[in-house]
Amino acid sequence: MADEGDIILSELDDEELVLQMHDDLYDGLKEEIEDGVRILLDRGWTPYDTLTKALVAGMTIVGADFRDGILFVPEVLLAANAMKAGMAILKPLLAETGAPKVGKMVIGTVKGDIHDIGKNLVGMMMEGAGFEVVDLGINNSVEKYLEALEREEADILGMSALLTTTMPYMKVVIDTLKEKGMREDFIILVGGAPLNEEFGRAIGADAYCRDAAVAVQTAKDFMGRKHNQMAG
Ligand code: B1M
Repeated sequence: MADEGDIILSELDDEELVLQMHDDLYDGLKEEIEDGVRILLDRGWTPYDTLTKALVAGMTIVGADFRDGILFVPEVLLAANAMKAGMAILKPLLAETGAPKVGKMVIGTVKGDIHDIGKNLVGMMMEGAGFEVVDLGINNSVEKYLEALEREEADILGMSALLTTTMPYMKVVIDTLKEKGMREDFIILVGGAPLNEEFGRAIGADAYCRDAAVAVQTAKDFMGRKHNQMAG
């Protein structure tokens, strides 16, 4: 597409390229995002920096304009698709640690909620840190979570919610685990933009995770404690 004064991504310096990628994400330009990601990686950027500085930061701008009624669902969907295309390139790189598996996590977005970008990111980063990840996708009922936790013999349950209307469903899942006497069998981590630590505590989760990096660290800490308990 020879438009916009023929911007050639590879000719931009790093800072200009990242800003251009924020624009391209905003405009839902999937191929440009894929090109931008490849260029940054070729220039020696780490997959993590590429993800956070180019993609996640760009999505934050989209989120603000969505909130303010400047962007609408169709545009945000295009932006989300472009973001996913960039993430698909980074996924194998983030996962390529070869580390022994440190634990197993079942993760999914709660019932009524179709946001999955943040959850996917957490899954990728967890895999990159050596966890086995079973991704249940979006719109998960309590039955789906429970069935997967038992089937997979998971160590960790991760739940994601992006809507204030769907986040209370996390408590439904935790309460059901309590009723069935299964609560203590799993480390429960929750995350998503509208949550906070207080909410995590109030619903009985083990921890609220602000972002994917915190989720990885928290999961590692809890798995370390679990192993110590088993050894002691
Ligand atoms: Co939606 N949406 N959306 N949306 N959307 C929000 C969440 C909203 C805040 C936008 C806004 O108004 N500013 C708003 C919610 C308001 C509220 O509840 N208070 C909103 C709304 C209202 C809606 C609809 C209702 C709009 C409508 O139809 N009128 C609708 C709901 C549909 C439904 O779910 N039933 C809807 C639809 C959509 C799209 C389909 C268009 C699209 C989703 C595409 C997709 O996911 N495949 C979309 C998007 C993209 C957004 C925003 C713009 C971006 C979300 C995102 O991907 N962020 C969002 C605005 C925002 O959040 N600022 C918005 C990037 C991602 C990397 O961050 O998901 O926060 P995040 O994940 C982070 C952390 O939160 C954490 O780690 C991640 C990585 O660092 N984390 C976890 C997340 N999950 C975790 C789980 C863990 C641990 C950490 O487990 C261990």
